[in-house]
This record gives sequence, structure tokens and C-alpha cells, in this order.
Amino acid sequence: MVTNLPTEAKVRLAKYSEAKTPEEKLRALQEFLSVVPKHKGTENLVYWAKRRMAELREEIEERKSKKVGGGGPSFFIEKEGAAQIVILGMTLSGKSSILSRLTNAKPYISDTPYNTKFPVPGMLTYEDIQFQLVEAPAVVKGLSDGAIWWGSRVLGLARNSDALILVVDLSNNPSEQLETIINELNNAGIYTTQPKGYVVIEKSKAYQGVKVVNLGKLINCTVDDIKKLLESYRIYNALVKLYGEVTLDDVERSIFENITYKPAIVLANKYDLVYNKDVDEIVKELRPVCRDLPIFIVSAKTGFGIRELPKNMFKILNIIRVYTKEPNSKSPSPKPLILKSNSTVADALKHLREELLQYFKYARIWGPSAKYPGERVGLEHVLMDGDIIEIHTRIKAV
Ligand SMILES: Nc1nc2c(ncn2[C@@H]2O[C@H](COP(=O)(O)OP(=O)(O)OP(=O)(O)O)[C@@H](O)[C@H]2O)c(=O)[nH]1
Ligand SMILES: [Mg+2]
Repeated sequence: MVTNLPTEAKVRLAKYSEAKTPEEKLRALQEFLSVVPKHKGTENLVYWAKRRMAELREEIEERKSKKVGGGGPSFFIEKEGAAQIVILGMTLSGKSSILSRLTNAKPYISDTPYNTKFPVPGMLTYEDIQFQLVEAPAVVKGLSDGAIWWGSRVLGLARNSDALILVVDLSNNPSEQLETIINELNNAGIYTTQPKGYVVIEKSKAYQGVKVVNLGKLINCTVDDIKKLLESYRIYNALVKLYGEVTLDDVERSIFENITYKPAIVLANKYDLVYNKDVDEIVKELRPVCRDLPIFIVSAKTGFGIRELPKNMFKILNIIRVYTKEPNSKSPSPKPLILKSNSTVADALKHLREELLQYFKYARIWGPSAKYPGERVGLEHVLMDGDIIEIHTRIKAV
């Protein structure tokens, strides 16, 4: 996609980056479209600009309707519990039915399409923690084009979530459904398979120049090329982090697109309607579309396969539960700390209270990561799900 844009187009894009309000941003993009040459090399950029403009128009509209006292149902669902997991799928695939099987929510289930028009949250209990599941309005072909009013809102929900559940209807061309969902997500820069390489750009004057942190490998370009590219977009102060195998195209794309990776599972629903089909055959059909995503065959109607789901959702979230214990107490706190997998004792301390770090003496660990019960460890010790931690400080025990 590296485009060698004419200066006047780059100036407009720089104006867009610097703009504060959605109205200013929209104007800058309109101007950009009026000067950008239209050819194969600029195709992706033009597509991005149009989609972004649609999102901005929606944002402006939404704000206006709120001012008029609109209120009504909202697309913003406040996170609750250990993680927010968004349920995506085409209409009638059984999203509401799955939500009502797994959570306390009572969504309206019906055989008329596009029933769920706003997100519906529900809480799911897994052992001693809870997850929030949110059913999103249906995915349709073209969701990411900006033409469908709920398109960017649904994609926004997915972008803000911790993980995704992709639901397909086994009685209605499931591989095509799955392909549509994944395509629409990818078009919006949301990936369910970790991309080979990706770039994160943080723009801030604080960086005093363009700093490149190379955590991967640069393909067909140098750090200098990256600096020149950013300068051509008038980005003079930024931190550029490179992960995996990265090309100059990846860098350019990430100047505009907000690329993110979300863990996901596939639910192949309505198994009761195709019970004569072999499970292996179903997986074989879906596998090429979703690559290495876990696939679960279920029936929201009969409950088949539903019981296994909470445990498997927990697995893909890459989180661990750690229980704190007072030095003189026998039992740990019933409510765990929720940390990212591979977190250390230092991470746990930061999560509890940052200032504990400076008073830290040692910790004792019971559970999966301890070599023996009560092992004495330092800040760098890597914790595991189910660990109990007792923190000793120089001032007072916590
Ligand atoms: N046979 C069968 N029917 C199901 C199953 N799951 C859902 N249904 C039916 O499929 C229809 C649609 O279900 P919903 O759960 O409302 O689907 P949805 O994906 O939420 O649909 P929208 O929100 O309208 O886009 C309803 O008639 C359900 O009873 C299943 O596992 N087996
Ligand atoms: Mg529904």
C-alpha cells in the first residue's frame, strides 16, 4: 500500500491527524479525498478514508441526538466482571439463545431476523469469577463498509472487548457465515489470528523525535525508511513498536488504522438440526476459514456442548487468578486478583498497590507455581492460575 502520495494529500492527512473534533476530522478527510489520485496504489487508503468518514458522521449524529434528549438504548456497555466477551454472528444464528443459555440475561429470541438491535449484556459465572457476555446486533456482509447504521458500532464493541465468540448456524452454510464474520472484522483491523507482524505507533511530543523499538524483524526496509515515511506524514515525535515480521506497508497502514488482535472461539450452533453430520467433518469444513481458532459444536436448543464453554472461554482469555493471603491468616481471600498470564509477583503488587513495590521484602507462594508449599520468591517470580501469594514488606505485612 505504500503510495508515494502527492504532498497535498499528505498535508490533508496530517491535518486529519492533528484535528481535535470529529467535525474537523471529517472536513480534513473530505479535502483529502478531493486531492488524492485514485489508482491501485491508493485503493486501500481511499477505502479507509471513506469508512472513517462514515464513522465520524455517525459520531456527530449520535452526539446531536443525545443533545436533543434522545437517551434510549445505547451501544456502550460498561465492562463488568473479569472480562467482556462479545458474541458476534449473522442473524438467526442463535446468539440470543446462547446468551440466555450461558447467562442470567433474558434476551428476546425469535425466528424473525434482526431481532436484537442493541447490545444485550449478561453475566456468566465460572468457578469463583464472572465474565460479561454481550450479544451484538447481527453481522451482515458489508458491515465494515459504513453503509449499515450499526456497522461501526458493532465493530467498536468488538474492538473494545477482551475476546470474541463467533456463532454460526450449522444448518445454513456455516463456513460462508464464518468467512463473512472474519472478513468484516479484518476489514476493520480486528484480527482473530495473531498477525505475522504488526506495528503500534504512539504519537506524542514527549518522545522528541521518532523512536523505533524493533521487537521483531524488518522486511525490505530500514529504520531510516520508517522515519522518512512518518516525516512525510508530518509525524515528527512518536514511538514506533514493531512486532513480528513487519514491512513498510504495515507501518503505513498503522498510521491510520487501529489494528488489534482479539482471542476468539467459534461456536457451531444448531447441531440438533444436522445431527447426522459427523463432528470431524464439520470441523474439517470450518478449519480452513478460521485457521487455529478453537471450534465447539453446540446446540443452544438442547444444551449440547454448552457446559464446556465457560472453561474454554477462560482458557483463551490468557488470564490467571491469584489469591492474596495475610501472613498470619490460614485462608486466602475468596476473591482472586485477575492478572494477565505470565504476570510476575511485581505485576501483582502493582495491581494491589504500586507503593508496595518499594517496601517489598519477599513473597511466599502456595499452588501451581510454587516448587514446594510456601516457597519464598522475589519480584521476578512468574505466577500461575490458582496461586496463593503472601506478601512480606519491610513496614507491615499485606
Ligand atoms: N433447532 C435449533 N434452533 C435454534 C438453536 N439456537 C437458536 N435457534 C432458533 O433460531 C432462531 C433465532 O435464534 P436467536 O437466538 O434469536 O438468534 P440471533 O442470532 O440472536 O438472531 P438476531 O438477534 O435476530 O440476529 C430462534 O427461532 C431460535 O429458537 C439451536 O441450537 N437449534
Ligand atoms: Mg438476537
